[in-house]
Amino acid sequence: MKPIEFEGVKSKNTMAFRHYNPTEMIQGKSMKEHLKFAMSYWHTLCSGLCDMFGEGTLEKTYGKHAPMDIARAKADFGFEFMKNLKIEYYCFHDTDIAPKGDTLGETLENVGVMVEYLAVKQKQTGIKLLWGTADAFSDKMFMAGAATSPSADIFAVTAAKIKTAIDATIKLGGTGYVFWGGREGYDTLLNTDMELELNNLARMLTMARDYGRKAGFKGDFFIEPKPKEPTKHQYDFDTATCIGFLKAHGLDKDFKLNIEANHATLAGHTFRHEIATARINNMLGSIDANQGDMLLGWDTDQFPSDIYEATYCMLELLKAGGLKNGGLNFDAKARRQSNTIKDLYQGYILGMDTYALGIKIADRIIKDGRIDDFVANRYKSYKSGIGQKIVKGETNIEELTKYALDIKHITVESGKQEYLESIINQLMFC
Ligand code: XLS
Ligand code: CA
Ligand code: CA
Repeated sequence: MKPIEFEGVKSKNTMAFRHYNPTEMIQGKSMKEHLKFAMSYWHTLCSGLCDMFGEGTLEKTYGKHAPMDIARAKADFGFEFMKNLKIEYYCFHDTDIAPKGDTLGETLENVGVMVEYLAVKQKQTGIKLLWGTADAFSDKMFMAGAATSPSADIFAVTAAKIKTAIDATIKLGGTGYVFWGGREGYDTLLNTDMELELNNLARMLTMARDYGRKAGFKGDFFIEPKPKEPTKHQYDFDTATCIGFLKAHGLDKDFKLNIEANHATLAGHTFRHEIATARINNMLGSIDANQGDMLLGWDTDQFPSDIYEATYCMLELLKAGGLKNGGLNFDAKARRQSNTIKDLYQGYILGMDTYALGIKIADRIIKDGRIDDFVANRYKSYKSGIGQKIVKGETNIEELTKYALDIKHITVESGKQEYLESIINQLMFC
């Protein structure tokens, strides 16, 4: 496969970027600095596109047979793929990079061997690790959870896997370490001690944080919310739930959120809502850029093509001043019927162009100023007088009652949703 180049909006070549121009400057930073695209090892290099009704449709053994040979060939393909797509970061689970051994010890050793291999590949290409994580959900021992398993032995195995994955992340210079809840949740409260499980989850996160800091990890720990699937109820339901949990356990200084678009919609929120919730709490960490299918209602992990969603995401990111230790990881896979390597390239090109166009439109919206001006003006009553006293905490309920009784006339102004939506469309399609 040839390197993918930027050809501009006039190009009809679907194997070229029309919007993603890595060095193009937006608000004082290059596109590649803003977007920090990352490849997901699991979907891109491991998934053979099977679904729960049938086998995979795309071979991912890379012409090899022995498990460690496959692991190395997978890495070789992955680094070539990222280089061709101008992607500078990647993300992995321990189980994506190295095969399972006969014992836990052997499995962890395999991870160590592959970390050495990846370190060399990173040096050769300049490609960096965005975040690492441990898979504590796919093995059958995790059927009832990992840190929230009813078995203390399984809790211990989880700790060993997390320790190894943190070590791998540090060794490879990753700036983030992700906890996606996996099977941390329940299918029925009839068999669940929710109080113990939640406290154990906090204990595991605390131990991991303490170990990571002791071992020299300077990046951010990320929690990735998801409301359901595989369990009926996942404890890390949505951003607000996670923030409350992290604050309750004194973890909010070390942890931020890794927000996935598909998980936001599963939780009944917009993607923007989840990002905004993290942003206003100073806990926006990283993004898993994908999208779901609203009619299917499960985690379909599709490549993002929705320009509105991408635009709103980028608006929030620009307002947040960017992602420090995070980036935009394509937690996305091609559809089962898109069973060629070319489809995989086209999926990434689609996703990267969607976000590149999204940031260009977000910049236009900010520069246009009408939306921001409208919102600022809508809340102007808090800028002076009694409103200012409210936000400064300089009044009380008695004074407010007295003030309210003296009001002669109240105006309730239009929220102008349609006007605002027209402005968005004007700027989107100009
Ligand atoms: C699964 C999650 C997972 C995390 C990493 O739904 O999206 O892939 O991103 O464990
Ligand atoms: Ca994800
Ligand atoms: Ca997902």
